[in-house]
Amino acid sequence: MDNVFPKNFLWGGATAANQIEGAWNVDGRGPATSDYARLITSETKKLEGTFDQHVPHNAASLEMIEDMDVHPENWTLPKRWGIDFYHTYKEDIKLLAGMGFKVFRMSISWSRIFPNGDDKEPNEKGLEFYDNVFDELHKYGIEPMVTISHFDIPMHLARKYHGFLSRYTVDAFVRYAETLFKHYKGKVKYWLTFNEINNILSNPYTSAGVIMSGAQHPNDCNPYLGHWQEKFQAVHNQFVASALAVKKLHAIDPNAKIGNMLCRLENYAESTKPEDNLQLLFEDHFNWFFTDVQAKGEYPYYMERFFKHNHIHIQMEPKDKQILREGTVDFITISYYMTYVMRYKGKSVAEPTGRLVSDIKNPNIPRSEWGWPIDPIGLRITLNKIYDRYHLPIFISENGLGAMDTVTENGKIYDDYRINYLHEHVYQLREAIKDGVDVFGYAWWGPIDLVSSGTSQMSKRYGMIYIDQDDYGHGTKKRLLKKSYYYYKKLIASNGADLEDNIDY
Ligand code: P53
Repeated sequence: MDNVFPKNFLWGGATAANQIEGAWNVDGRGPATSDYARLITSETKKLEGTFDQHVPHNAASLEMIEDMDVHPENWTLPKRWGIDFYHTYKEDIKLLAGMGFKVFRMSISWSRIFPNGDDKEPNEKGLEFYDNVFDELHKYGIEPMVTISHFDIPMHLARKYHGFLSRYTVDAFVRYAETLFKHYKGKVKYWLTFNEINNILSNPYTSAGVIMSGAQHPNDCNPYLGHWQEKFQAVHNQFVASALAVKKLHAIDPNAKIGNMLCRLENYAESTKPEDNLQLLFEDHFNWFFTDVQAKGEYPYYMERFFKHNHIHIQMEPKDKQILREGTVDFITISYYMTYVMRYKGKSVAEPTGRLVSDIKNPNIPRSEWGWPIDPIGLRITLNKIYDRYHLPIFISENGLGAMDTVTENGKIYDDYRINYLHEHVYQLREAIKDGVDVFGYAWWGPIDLVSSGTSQMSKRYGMIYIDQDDYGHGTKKRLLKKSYYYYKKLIASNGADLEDNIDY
């Protein structure tokens, strides 16, 4: 068997605090935006009408937030309980270690460390929890990769300062990051600043703690359009916050590395028409933009026309440009789930759609039960493009399939669809490495079932480890090993050489 994966390739999985920890008000943790993300099912969608089927939109409006505080019994808020990882991390890490994991991507809940986001002193109990998690991972030789901000902003910063719309939040973030770098120096080698930083275009609440007037209310208006002034200002502030964190880490712990995190939207033109290809270029720009700033250290030329055309004025402080130049990331990470189809919109100036799932169907590839196109070759294409553009090492910080699972009478889960997805994506990853792309790791999203980010559903399962828990938090919470558990274990043991599905389960 020919093998091309580097010897120390980091195989593993990825999670986020707000989707696994639960214990939302335990040991001094303060409330976060994710605690106000309601369950979305096909039923809620029908009731609320108007919205696109496949796009996550569980952000909260101010009215909803207030009602959730006064009448929590009227809402289903699954991120408050997650999978109770806060209490089960030992047994869960043991199961993950059983697959031979080399890396575990996780995030730190900001409001567990600083309950309001801007407190004078950190919460010792919070710091201690992650010390325990890191120690537990190291016990099994698993390297943590830690996202500093993954879709949970302290509610206090969201309500009082509009999250990252304000420079106040930038300062608070940098102090939070500095606290982490100092406290966990030597324990964490890989850091990421903001999860899917481009998610701001479709969901400023989730990404940046910006509660937008009206725009986020499910019955109000379409959140994908407009509000660009606020979105691009908030993301500028995140760029600065990210660059300052990069500089801090390099000063505090020169042995550690820090990366970006982009939800990579690989686009295809719907036809060979030049206009559709122009649209593809436009959409591509709105995706590259984020990593261009974080990896090259400056705003790319192509944004100027868009800003001017739309009267967007980004407020910069005198040193911002220098900070961005000095705070470029050490490596690139992407989440890769699917590809998109572009059709000309008849405009000569680009406009971001801000969608996370394409509304135009690609007839050449299948879709998941949640309508997400499945396109393994797109991964090879995208990895080549990224490497060509940045010449930096790449880590795949998310890839995976959300699906319904069925448990048989004797407690088995035959998830061949998940095995296929993994198989095909790792096959194309291997091709990309053969092409010469420098990839140093691969993290499956949600190796243990967790609460969905977009819909807060538990039934949208990604895991190789099943949890007996439903959308409403009911169930025995028992962990069961799916067929894919044994497949991934074998794949990792062979360092990606053995992709054959011959599991005796
Ligand atoms: P869920 C949309 C499209 C692509 C990636 O998503 C996305 C989203 C947001 O819903 O987010 C990432 O759980 C995100 C994770 C998330 C995962 O993809 O909606 O970084 O937090 O869970 C999968 O199925």
